[in-house]
Amino acid sequence: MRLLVTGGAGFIGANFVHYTLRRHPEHQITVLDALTYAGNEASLAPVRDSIEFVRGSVADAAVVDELVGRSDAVVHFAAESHNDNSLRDPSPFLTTNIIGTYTILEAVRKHGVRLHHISTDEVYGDLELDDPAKFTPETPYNPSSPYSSTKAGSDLLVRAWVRSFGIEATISNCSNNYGPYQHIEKFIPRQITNVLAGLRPKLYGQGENVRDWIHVDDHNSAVHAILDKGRSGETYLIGSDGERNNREVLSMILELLGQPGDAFDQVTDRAGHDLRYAIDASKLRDELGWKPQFTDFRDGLAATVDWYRDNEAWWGPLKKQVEAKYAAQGQ
Ligand code: NAD
Ligand code: TDX
Repeated sequence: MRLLVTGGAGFIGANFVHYTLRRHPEHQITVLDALTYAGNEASLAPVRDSIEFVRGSVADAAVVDELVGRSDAVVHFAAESHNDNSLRDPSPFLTTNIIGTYTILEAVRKHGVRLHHISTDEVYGDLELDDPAKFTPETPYNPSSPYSSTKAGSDLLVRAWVRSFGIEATISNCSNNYGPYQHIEKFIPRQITNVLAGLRPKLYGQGENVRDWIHVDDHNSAVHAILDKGRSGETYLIGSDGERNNREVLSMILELLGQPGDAFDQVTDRAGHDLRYAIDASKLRDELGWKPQFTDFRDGLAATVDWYRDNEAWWGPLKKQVEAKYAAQGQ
């Protein structure tokens, strides 16, 4: 199969390329990535000779048309992905997440190519801490931030193109990922690299917000299950029962790095901060037979800590700039 992977130099996309080449070496992969601040070619260095890499934007219709025209399927990861950035400047979120997805849709429609669209659980808004409910494919969309609203918009475009034009497409909405190659602006790698760089970790507000953590390889094995067995027009929720609040996750990171439990700062909370996400993945498990492999969060986190410890050359050059951006807003 000739796979076009958009956003393949980002966190989940790069892990998807590595995972795919390990498990399905027969696939031919082309990565389309604009190499924004979030993209890093070094994340693909170990497989550079086994893939085709094209630097370009998913919002560029000519590039997208040419690449989609010679693919069997598109896995669309490319996005502006960070909530805090979307609060500072929503504009690239509109261009990439909305116009970029529209551009991909027009190309798959023209060439009759299958699409898998990668999305987030944040399209559903948030849950109360004491609510027994989890998100299901029937939960109404209720996004909170410029990031999540543009992801919600992109999902709705995909659904409309399936219904109106009969394109073959599936959607997945996954919870918070962790693992290697994640940009150090995000919570877990920011705190790990703060400790490694001699800085104090930064917790937003009281740290009671709950995220449903999943290892990135479990996300990607689910994407493969959907590519293999998913039904066109369907939405699959991906999660591995990993609910933990930010305080608990930070405590684990501090412990794994041999720091005292109180060695962190509480900083200004995120505006409109979603309280809790939780995924009911029973459709994926029951219909497609998927199950996660990383069932012990502490083990997965320990491996992630080791990865950042061993790969300072990958994140070191970014650290000063990322922290300066946060410091400017008291975070
Ligand atoms: P990321 O920010 O690490 O990577 C995004 C990649 O897309 C980068 O390589 C960047 O250069 C590229 N990109 C950005 N704009 C582009 C454009 N216009 N054209 C081409 N490439 C462009 O993001 P991530 O965390 O790997 O997320 C990947 C996808 O998964 C996103 O669609 C995101 O919404 C979704 N998702 C992420 C998570 C998570 O926890 N990180 C959870 C659920 C869903
Ligand atoms: O320094 C920090 N301190 C802190 O307490 C940062 C960066 C974050 N946080 C909190 C905010 C959230 O409650 O940690 C939690 C996780 O924050 P992020 O890593 O920014 O992730 P989140 O906003 O939950 O969104 C992530 O999961 C869903 C991804 O970035 C999205 O792309 C994905 O859609």
